[in-house]
Amino acid sequence: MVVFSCVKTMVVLVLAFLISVPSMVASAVSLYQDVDVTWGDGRGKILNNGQLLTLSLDRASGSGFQSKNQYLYGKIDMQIKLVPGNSAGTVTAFYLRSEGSSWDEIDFEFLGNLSGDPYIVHTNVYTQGKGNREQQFYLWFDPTADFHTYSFLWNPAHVVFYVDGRPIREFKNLEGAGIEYPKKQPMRLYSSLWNADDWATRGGLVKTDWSEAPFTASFRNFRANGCVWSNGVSSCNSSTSSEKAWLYSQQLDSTNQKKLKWVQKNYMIYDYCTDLKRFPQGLPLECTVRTKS
Ligand SMILES: *[C@@H]1O[C@H](CO)[C@@H](O)[C@H](O)[C@H]1NC(C)=O
Ligand SMILES: CC(=O)N[C@H]1CO[C@H](CO)[C@@H](O)[C@@H]1O
Repeated sequence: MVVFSCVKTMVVLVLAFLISVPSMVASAVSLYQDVDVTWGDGRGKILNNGQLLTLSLDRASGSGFQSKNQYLYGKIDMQIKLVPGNSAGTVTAFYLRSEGSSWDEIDFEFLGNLSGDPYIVHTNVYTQGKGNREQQFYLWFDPTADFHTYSFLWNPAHVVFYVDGRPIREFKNLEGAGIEYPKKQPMRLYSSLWNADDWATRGGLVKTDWSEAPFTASFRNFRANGCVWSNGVSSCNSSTSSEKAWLYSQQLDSTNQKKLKWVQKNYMIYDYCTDLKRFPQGLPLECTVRTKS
């Protein structure tokens, strides 16, 4: 009797596993479910049954896609393989943005380069339509050779930019010190590939070589663990807190603080917070609060 019920339990467990796994995998990878290609007249394509998305750029146009959902907070990951070879003049953007004229925005922009020369990862944070918070980095790998994961963590306490799970930048909520923080406006994820050869590569010195077109960037494994915003209501109101650990993280733990410092020390090439020439009247407030802490 005991043996029989054990076997029965096992059969039930195995069946439950077999039934749940395929549907979990399918929902994690179908880009059809999560994003829409919104511009580029056929230059943006969802391929392989929803597992891959490519954006391309030629002399006539770039292309782009956006998430179906809007989020008010989220942990969003995407694997991206950037334009290979001579990508000078091209920009692949991957960002969260709200609507209207005093929008909030959290940006990754990947600035292309000549073959063998390093991409720049350009980051920015806008609050109420105002940015001017650029930090730029080189990467510690070739971002065109393979897919790498680029992520945003956005919660009430901080915004963190990650590359392959390694934090590269943190923007803290310092509302207490009078600094605006993005927390009232839901944002959508956008991505695009476009020509910016007036500024992208060596400040605009190197132009796009159109004989190399079309340029193509690839995307896969979009994962949005977010509070979906719909008709003024956040989905986080209805789910349990244990599923949303990212929503409650207050700060980077010491391991991640070390990782962040390593990137900033070895790979950061521009930080608005140290650009005294640009801000002769004094650095932005968040920069001075940050150095005091
Ligand atoms: C391109 O390569 C040059 C030379 O190594 C470098 O100065 C520059 O920062 C690189 N990246 C971009 C986007 O200009
Ligand atoms: C936990 C949580 O997100 N609660 C929110 C539920 O919705 C109301 C009204 O939209 C918010 O005020 C709560 O903060």
